[in-house]
Amino acid sequence: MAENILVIGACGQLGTELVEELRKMYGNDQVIASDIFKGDDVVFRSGPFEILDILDKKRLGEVLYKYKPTQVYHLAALLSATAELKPKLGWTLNMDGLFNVLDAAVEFRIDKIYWPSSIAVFGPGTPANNTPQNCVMDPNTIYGISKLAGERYCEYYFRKHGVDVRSLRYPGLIGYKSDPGGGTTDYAVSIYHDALTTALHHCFLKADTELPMLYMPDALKATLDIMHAPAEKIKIRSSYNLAGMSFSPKEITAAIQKYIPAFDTLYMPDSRQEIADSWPNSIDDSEARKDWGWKPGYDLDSMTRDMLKNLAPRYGLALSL
Ligand code: AKB
Repeated sequence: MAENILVIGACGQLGTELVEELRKMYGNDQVIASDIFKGDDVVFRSGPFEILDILDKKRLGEVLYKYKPTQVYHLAALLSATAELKPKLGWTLNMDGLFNVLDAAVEFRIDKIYWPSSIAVFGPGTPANNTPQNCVMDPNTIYGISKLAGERYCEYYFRKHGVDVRSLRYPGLIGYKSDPGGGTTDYAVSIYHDALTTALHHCFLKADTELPMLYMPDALKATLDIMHAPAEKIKIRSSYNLAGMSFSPKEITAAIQKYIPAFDTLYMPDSRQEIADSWPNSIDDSEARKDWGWKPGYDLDSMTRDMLKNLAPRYGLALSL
């Protein structure tokens, strides 16, 4: 049977690139992008787009009835920093949005659901280095609490209702095609833009704050790999630990300085420092490697070269990399 794929929250950092990849794989008309507004990226003109607020259950039903998707990627969420500023909305959007999708998966018999979790499910009591899949999880942000509760709900719907839901605990995602919004790891994207424009980055974290990160091509690969893996290979139905690299603002600054020696960073930590301090430094993703063959392709240096190479033309620059 032909696959029809609905992406909810398609205009965000991951959604924009995921829609592009899915349309290459399945065909433009097979992938329905949806969000509360239509993004201006060219990808949203290449196939169907629906305005959809995931809190509007009736509208979700209409979209599902119209397209009868076999797979749904539910990406709509408020990220860590924004959810701290708007806790009620963060909780409602992140939880009720997920309930609506899981209930719809049962009602409309959707074959597969993808829902992203995050390293934010960990907290100050979690072992910070090489954080294992199962350990103390005491998130102290609204975003992290909603993601941990969401993980439990995903596993519950798998067990009670047989919903084939798959999930990854993303670290910070870094890419050049679309911008993140409202996250604690966002600095690791804007630092590249600053390097190519003002040669100075004002960092909202301290120099030594090490966090797990992942380059977008690896994030897309992991997402599509877990969705394409045979169901029996998916042993974890809450969410898999996933790792690419770990670095601090000081280390990414040094990585950029290899190619742009005049670049520098000024450290001006704000409220996001407390969030970052509660998260792991590095992640053990051996379960994902063992169960469905996960292996990242990029490290800090290869990502830095690729980011600079792809962003430089946007600012009319030619770098020898
Ligand atoms: C954030 O910083 O909120 C996200 C995340 C790690 O989930 N990038």
